[in-house]
Amino acid sequence: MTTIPAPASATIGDGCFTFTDTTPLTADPALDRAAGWLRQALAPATGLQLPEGPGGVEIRLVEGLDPEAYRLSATTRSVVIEATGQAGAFYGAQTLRQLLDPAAFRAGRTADRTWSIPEITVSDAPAYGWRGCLIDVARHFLPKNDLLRYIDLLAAHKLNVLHLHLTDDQGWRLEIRKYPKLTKVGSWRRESPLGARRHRMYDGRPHGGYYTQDDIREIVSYAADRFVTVVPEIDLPGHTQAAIAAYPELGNLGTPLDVRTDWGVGENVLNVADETIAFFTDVLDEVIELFPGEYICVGGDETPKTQWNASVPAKERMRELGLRDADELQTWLMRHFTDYLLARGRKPVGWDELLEGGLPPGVTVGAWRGPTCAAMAARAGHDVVVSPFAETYLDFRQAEGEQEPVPIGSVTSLRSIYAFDPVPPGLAERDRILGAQAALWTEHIDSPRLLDYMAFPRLAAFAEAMWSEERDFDDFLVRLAVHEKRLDALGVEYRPAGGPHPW
Ligand code: TNX
Repeated sequence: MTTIPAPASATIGDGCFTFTDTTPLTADPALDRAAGWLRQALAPATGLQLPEGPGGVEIRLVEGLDPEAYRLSATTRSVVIEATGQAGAFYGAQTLRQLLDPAAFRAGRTADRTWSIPEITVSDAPAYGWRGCLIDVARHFLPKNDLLRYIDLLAAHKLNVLHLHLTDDQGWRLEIRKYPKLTKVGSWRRESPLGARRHRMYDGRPHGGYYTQDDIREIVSYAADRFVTVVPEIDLPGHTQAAIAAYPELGNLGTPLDVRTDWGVGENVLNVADETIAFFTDVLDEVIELFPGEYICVGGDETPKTQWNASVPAKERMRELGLRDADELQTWLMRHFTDYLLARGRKPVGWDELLEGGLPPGVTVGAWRGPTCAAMAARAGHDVVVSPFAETYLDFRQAEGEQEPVPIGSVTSLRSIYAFDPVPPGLAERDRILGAQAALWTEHIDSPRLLDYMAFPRLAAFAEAMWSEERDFDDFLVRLAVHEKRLDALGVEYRPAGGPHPW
């Protein structure tokens, strides 16, 4: 079989199950969401209506499977998907779609054809519970419809977390009712004084955009319908120049700043005043209201301490609290936000730099700097989601070559991301590793087209690394040849196996 990710086990027979215009579909009421999705996913390309009724495709409730596990069996006469939870049934339905001809992935009908799937028995469950992808919509805004399309793409690969990096130096992309200037001012940046051209350190063009709260509600519910949880990120206390541009009283300098127009780690960080803490507590109140998922990320990465070390109020804070250094000041500041989230029943996520000033309790760590940080966090008793830059950053190029996009970081090849293992070598506390995320940082990804090119096919390889216990790269490549036809049908502009696009 040619599905991606590969199932835990599958046996194929010689016959096939052929769909007709009258093939019925029935689902246990407890698993109705998979049935609804399957009907609307298949109808446009295949014309199949799958009317309600027994004797065709059945989505059956069984006891004792994990929530995301399923079994699928197709004979010449029937197709049965068994699951204990809605998510498992949904993944069974996703597998069923991949068993059809790739033309089933089109958005509309092309030719008349017979739709069939092979006789098959599949038993399947994921290796990791957190199978995520970060999309940085702050450096370059991703319009809502493009983001919805990505949610479908994540779900088609059985990925279940979308980490939305909503704020950064170069843009604030989330409407906050109480502080309208965050988007009015903070979501737009001017042409860089350095010039409007693509460059390693800047992208001079004016740029902007943001999601309204209604957009967010739509995105969150669209994702939930596809068993994708949206984890919002409000990056604090660094990566905040766009917020400071909107409300200069949040910064340390007392002078107005522009939304940033170049890349790299910025010096401008939040001040540690009570008013600033109150401001972001209000922001988190609206974030909590908009995002029903358990996890909310409050950042904590790449916070230069220069401004705090030079600031009288920051030094006074450290003295008054008996803190040794500015790293501990950052932990003190972040603890307000992480404790606030915990008190409201949410799980705060923070990047692994927080280890430097002592991790606030109850924080799930986003380990991006590598397995050593992941292991330290796990040994300190924290849950960890890993996304090591050298292995899972999809803004890094997939090969050397002049036609590849701006060469930042190192090469992350299809082969290397396929071999990725989230658990740091020798770690006893394996259970602390919830899973992993691939990351699409977008300093140099300025269009949905380029996002496709950077994401695929590596995201398909990453998805298999997250889902499938047993992996075989050569076998993956054989299946990828078919999967590319699915991506073609969906209109995904992946990087072709033969080399880069000429544009
Ligand atoms: C590091 S990973 C960052 C991002 C950049 C990325 C570029 C992390 C927490 N911070 O701000 O976009 O590298 O690869």
